[in-house]
Amino acid sequence: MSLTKEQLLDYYRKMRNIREFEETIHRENTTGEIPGFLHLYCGEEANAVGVCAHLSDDDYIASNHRGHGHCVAKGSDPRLMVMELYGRAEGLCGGKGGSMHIADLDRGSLGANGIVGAGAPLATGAALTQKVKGRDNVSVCFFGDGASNEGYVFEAMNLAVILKLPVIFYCENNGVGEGTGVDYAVGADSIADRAAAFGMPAKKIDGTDFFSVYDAMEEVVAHCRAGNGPYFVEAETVRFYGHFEGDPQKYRLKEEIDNAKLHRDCLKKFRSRVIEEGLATTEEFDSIDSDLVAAYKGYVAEAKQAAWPRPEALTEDVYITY
Ligand SMILES: Cc1ncc(C[n+]2csc(CCOP(=O)(O)OP(=O)(O)O)c2C)c(N)n1
Repeated sequence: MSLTKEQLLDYYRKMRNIREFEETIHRENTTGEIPGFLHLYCGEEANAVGVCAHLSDDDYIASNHRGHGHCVAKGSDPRLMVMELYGRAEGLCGGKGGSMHIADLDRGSLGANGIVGAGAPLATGAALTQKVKGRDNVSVCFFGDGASNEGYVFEAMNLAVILKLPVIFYCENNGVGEGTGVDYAVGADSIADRAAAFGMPAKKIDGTDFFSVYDAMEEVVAHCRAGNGPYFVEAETVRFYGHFEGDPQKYRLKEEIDNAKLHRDCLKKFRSRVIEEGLATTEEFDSIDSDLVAAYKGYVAEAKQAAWPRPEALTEDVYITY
């Protein structure tokens, strides 16, 4: 284990922060006060945090519809994100983006995206910017197994190879795209294997294990920063909730989810390993958990009282002025 205790507790705090964000939204959504569709990231936290651990504000990420975790991991303020989901003026995007269009350019976060797979060309374009400007920054596209079948994802992969761009295609394979199993929707045995046909190196990793993600990404990000072109990563992971909030999940058994929560929960796995190796204590982890529970109670209470956007704000921020 090369990570210090401080780093370990920091990465745990980030993963737990995402979990608390999502559990809070799951609970509070039942009151009907959060407008729009919600797709929760619970179970997948090790991916966002293990990837973003190697990125700075000058590196870009492009997210998808399941984007809260990516945003928190890239450093966005969760208090302002909660405000945003409640549609309030103080929200990260003035309350006008909500869950599926949340973005934070100061953190290099190009935004969540309701068009499946559309982050791939965006991240590839951002990587072209990095290359043209002569920077050693990278760009990461988070997308799902469902998105991996989209034509523009393939076009982006090809362009990234021929232009030798510093972009990482990070596929979060949670086994299901809406209600369609990956075994049905993907013709090949492995999504990662497709990368070879584009001339791109690839890795397949365990996305329920923070250390597997962290170690793999250390090498992958270094490869891209050094100007060696793009990389493809397929991370096998699991989503604990439905495709969207309200999904009756007729396509999978309750036992599958219970089993995943028991054996493939990235937070539980992280805690067990770190405690077993004597690097932190149960009390230290519990204290992080209770701090976050209290923090989110405050964020929600504040958001519910916060001001709505002014009516005139509707037509502001439509076009960018350079
Ligand atoms: C281009 C496009 N096609 C279809 C949809 C409808 N849709 C929204 S999410 C989704 C499933 C995406 O699955 P995946 O990429 O595996 O991500 P996950 O939801 O599993 O995180 C679909 C088909 C869409 N929003 N955009």
